[in-house]
Amino acid sequence: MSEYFTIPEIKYEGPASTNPFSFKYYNKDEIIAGKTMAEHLRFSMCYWHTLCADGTDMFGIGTIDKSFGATDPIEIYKQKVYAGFEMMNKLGIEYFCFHDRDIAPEGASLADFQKNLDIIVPIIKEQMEKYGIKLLWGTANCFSRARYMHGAATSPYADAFAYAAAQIKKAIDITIELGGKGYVFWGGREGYETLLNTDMALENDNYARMLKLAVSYARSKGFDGDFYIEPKPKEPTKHQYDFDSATVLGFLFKYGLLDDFKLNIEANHATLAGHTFEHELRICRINGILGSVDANQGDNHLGWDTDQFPTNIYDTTYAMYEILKAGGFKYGGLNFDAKTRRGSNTMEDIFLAHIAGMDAFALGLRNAVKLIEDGRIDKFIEERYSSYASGIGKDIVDGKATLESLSDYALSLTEDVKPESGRQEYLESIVNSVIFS
Ligand code: XLS
Ligand code: NI
Ligand code: NI
Repeated sequence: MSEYFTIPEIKYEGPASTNPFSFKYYNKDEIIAGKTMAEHLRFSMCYWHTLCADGTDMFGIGTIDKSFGATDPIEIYKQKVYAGFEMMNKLGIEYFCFHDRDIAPEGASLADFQKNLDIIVPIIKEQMEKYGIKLLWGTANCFSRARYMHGAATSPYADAFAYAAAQIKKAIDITIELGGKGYVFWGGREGYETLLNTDMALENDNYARMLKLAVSYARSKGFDGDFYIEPKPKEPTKHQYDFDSATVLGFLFKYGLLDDFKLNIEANHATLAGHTFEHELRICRINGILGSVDANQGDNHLGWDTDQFPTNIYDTTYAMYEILKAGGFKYGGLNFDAKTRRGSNTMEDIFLAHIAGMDAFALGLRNAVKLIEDGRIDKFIEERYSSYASGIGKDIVDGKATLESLSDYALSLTEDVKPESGRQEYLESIVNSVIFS
């Protein structure tokens, strides 16, 4: 079969290279902090942006053709498979993620759609075997169509709930068939526009019911991977129930779902929630719920989910710092839930964007390892909290202190409490000196 892209395999050439089609920082087999860079980073191509999104926005039609030379719907989706796998192979990306609707045409009915999926899935499987590429996670698109305009699992209409269940069942079957170890729920319409028409209690209970149904079905079919919830505060819905990591943690705890679920953290969703990317990752790290990452970035001047390819080195450094401190990924990875700008409308741009994103995370990994090895930040934090290592602080931590004993202690102090400087600027300068050394 002829090639789709007249671009060679992308190789590591080092930071001095000016070849745009080369990696400057991502050297997949290089061992760093005990693992290869590929093992740390586990890059994944997202099917929806890379092989489907054509640049359509609210004000204009597509700017890039993703039909890959075909016209018949099922043919178009076959060509997407071949083109996608050629691209992943050339970029050295070992994983991919998909929604059911990304990989096959919908046809005229749900039954038609499932038949179309059954045509495409074996082709994907064959390409996975050919190139040694794996599935990071699968999911179902339960948000695009009119039937989901008031939600899927949280719809006021039971038929919408049932329809979503059918999609989720099939998407789980495909995930298992393709050997995926992750299954994602992103609740784009699982929220509300106004409380005036919303039974929030029932919607939350129903959402949890759907998740439990999915878990029990998937486990009965032998799925032993992780389920992920991908938090996002808003867009498309005004308020989404999976607002941020802390909110999702409370939800999972309330409904007893923490054994099966972890989180899929997307950088641009963190910033929409008013948090940094690293804040969301820290919440996951300290609660043992880091699952996977949708690696992208937003734009501070735009208030929506722009899903840009990640190029901000501070963001990737702090993200990799959290991921390393969390012990790295188990089944998750760095999925580029990212698209080129509407004006970057060639397939070359899509290669260049992935190279930029992979290099940004590779550099972030290198920087994070250097920061950890440098040790000054860890040491600073340890010293900052050292009053809890002995004396009254240790009594607090060990659960030995009572309100009375603390009161007696405070009354016995001869001077007022004198907290020391938090040294933020000094610490920021350490980061700069480590990154730029
Ligand atoms: C949209 C989400 C979506 C999920 C998968 O904002 O990021 O693409 O990653 O449904
Ligand atoms: Ni995402
Ligand atoms: Ni997004």
